[in-house]
Amino acid sequence: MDLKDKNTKDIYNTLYNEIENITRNAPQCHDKKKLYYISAEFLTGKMLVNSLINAGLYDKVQQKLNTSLCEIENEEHEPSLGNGGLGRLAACFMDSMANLSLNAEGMGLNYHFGLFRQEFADNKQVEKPNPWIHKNVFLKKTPLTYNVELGNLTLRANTWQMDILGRSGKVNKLTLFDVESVDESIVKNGIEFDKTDYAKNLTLFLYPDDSDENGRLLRVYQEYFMASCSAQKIIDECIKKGSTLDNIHEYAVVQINDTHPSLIIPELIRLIIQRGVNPDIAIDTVSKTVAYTNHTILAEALEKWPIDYLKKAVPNLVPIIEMLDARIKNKFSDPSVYIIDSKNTVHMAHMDIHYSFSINGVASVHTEILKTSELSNFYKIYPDKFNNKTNGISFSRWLCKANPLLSNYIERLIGSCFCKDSSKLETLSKYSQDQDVLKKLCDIKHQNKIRLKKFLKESQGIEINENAVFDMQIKRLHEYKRQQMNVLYLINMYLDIKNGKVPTRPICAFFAGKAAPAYTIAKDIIHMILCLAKVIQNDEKVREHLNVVMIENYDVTSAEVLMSACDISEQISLASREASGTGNMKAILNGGVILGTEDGANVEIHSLVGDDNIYIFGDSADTVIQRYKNRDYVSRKYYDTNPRIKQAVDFITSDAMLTYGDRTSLGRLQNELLNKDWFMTFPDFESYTAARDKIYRDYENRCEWAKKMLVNISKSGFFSSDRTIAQYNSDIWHL
Ligand code: 26Q
Repeated sequence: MDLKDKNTKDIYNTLYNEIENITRNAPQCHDKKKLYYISAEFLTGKMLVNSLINAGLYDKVQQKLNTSLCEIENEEHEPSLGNGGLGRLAACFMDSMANLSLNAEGMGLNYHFGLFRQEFADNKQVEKPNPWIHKNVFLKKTPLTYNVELGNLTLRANTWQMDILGRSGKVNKLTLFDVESVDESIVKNGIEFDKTDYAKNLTLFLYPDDSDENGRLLRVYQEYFMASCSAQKIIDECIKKGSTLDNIHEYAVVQINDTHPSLIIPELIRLIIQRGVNPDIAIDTVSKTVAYTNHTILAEALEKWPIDYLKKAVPNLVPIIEMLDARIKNKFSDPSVYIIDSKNTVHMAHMDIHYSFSINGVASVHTEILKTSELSNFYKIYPDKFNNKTNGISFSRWLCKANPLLSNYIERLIGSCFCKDSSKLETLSKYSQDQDVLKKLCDIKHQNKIRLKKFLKESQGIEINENAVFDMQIKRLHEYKRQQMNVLYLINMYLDIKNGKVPTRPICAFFAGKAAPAYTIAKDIIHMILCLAKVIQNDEKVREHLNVVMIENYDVTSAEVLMSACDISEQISLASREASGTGNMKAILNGGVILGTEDGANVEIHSLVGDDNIYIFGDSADTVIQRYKNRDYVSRKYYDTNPRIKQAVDFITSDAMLTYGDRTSLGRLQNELLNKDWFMTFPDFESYTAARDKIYRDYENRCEWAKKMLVNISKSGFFSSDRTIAQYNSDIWHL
């Protein structure tokens, strides 16, 4: 490879071909049993550099270049085929399955437009289409085709694949099904299109996690299309390997990523019965094949479809689902475990729990809540099916790719062993008194902050001060994640600074994240953040001490730059609501310190790093669940009795905010907090404020802070997705 005198495009193309060569010739696995990971989302992020790292070529290639690989990467379009955590988890899992040489394949949909591109206009979010399929993306067409019979039409499916190259040198396939007749030209004005023309629209867009009525039926069509193509491919492969279909559990194990692929259960049963297997046996073998992962306890995110939707979209499956439900009604008298309820609504999770052999939550507190509260009636019936698999992240991407300075330094200190065995990061703890190491960690963080500064200047024209504390809340906008609580704190800080109480060091508070297009309050929160940012930028007295930055179009690529530069990571969801979170893991792996509640994986992080290395505040999950049960939370009481809360809430519709903002939007949000505050920001506000004040004070003891960074990095090995996948395999898949 001669790369020195080429332009970035040519270099990208050369490296692209190099990776294609490697993956084409990589060994394939031919074990009898195969894992199929079915997911409506795979948020892979850019592939080139990640593949170079896994192929062990990163340093070699970098040395041959006059420019940095980051520049070359600008040529690649990120496939944003996911909304957030669940999709990114699927991508990390694909990497880890290849790392561990497991015989596995991912299956999903080839959306032509990824999650919308977010722009800001008039301090509000605007959604734009996000095409990603260009020349030289890592996506190849295969000759496989399928027919899928939907309500009133039969669609032909094409099959595309991405090669996922693991550190083992092994390649696994990510298969993405597409509708042959899809037509990008029906997209008009941003992200609008005819929602009823399924032949043309079915795989056009990734469905944003929202409450848009029109789109719901389309969502069912998408889910069935994915389930049916996957089921057909799985059955074909099992038959090829010798299965008689009454025993597919010996040849296949299907992990479904939440309920979005649930229709694969009745579809597999239907197809197997169609091929002559007795229904009892078909149901039995499918139940021994499918395992279900739950990612949420939020009622609004639990999928349930009116049976009429299913009759329209997937009439072939309705008799099967009715049969599955009838068997449950025969066996159990408790209506809360029925699949079809008295209002004729089909509960996807209920079908999954009855007809799969494993149900797992994604962090220990989450799994406990499923067992004792959310799904307790099911846990009583099937105690052995429930298990926990705490999420993890790919270290190739979130350490080596996101933070080459840190990963190279760690390698200098302890060797490259941590790439294969993440628990080896523990050995870093021997440097906890070594001033040179501690200083170097601070230096690296500073370099990464300068890198972020450059990135923001170039990509969004934003100026930041690299000497400020970088405090970040970067994740999807959702009320339960409580960006609004963070803003209330910042409003008070702004007013304090105006009154002369300035912080020791400037603070830069970052937000990044998209709101679902139909999620009004989440969009109001973005509006509030952007307005507050403007108020502060235009206040000469305050802006040198406090900067609020809302970054446009948060995606995997920007997350990599942000995570490595993060000092303080806000993981402040209402306890019990965040199933796991994975940004918390990315933050600590990169030497960030968490300010958070006892929620999701924060709980496990807390017990690993200890009280001194994480800042925990707020009510416990038990208290919160009890408060929901009692229905006795009245937010206005807090507003009336706590002057700091009152001051911050009043400010939302102050003249200062209305200079930049819209009265309807800000008023609606203020009203929501005053009269509902469903995610209980006020009860936690005092302890949040105290913890955040303390974390800023502690940051000033640079030596002690560096020790905290070191402990966080050294304890993060547990959160490698290689560990998670090894546990899925030993407890569930048995490959
Ligand atoms: C549902 C119905 C209709 C349309 C869309 C949806 C939908 C789409 C996406 C519902 C949920 C999602 C995404 C959920 C998600 O990302 N959950 C997150 O999963 C992570 C991985 O386990 C956890 O770390 C997070 O805590 C959890 O919020």
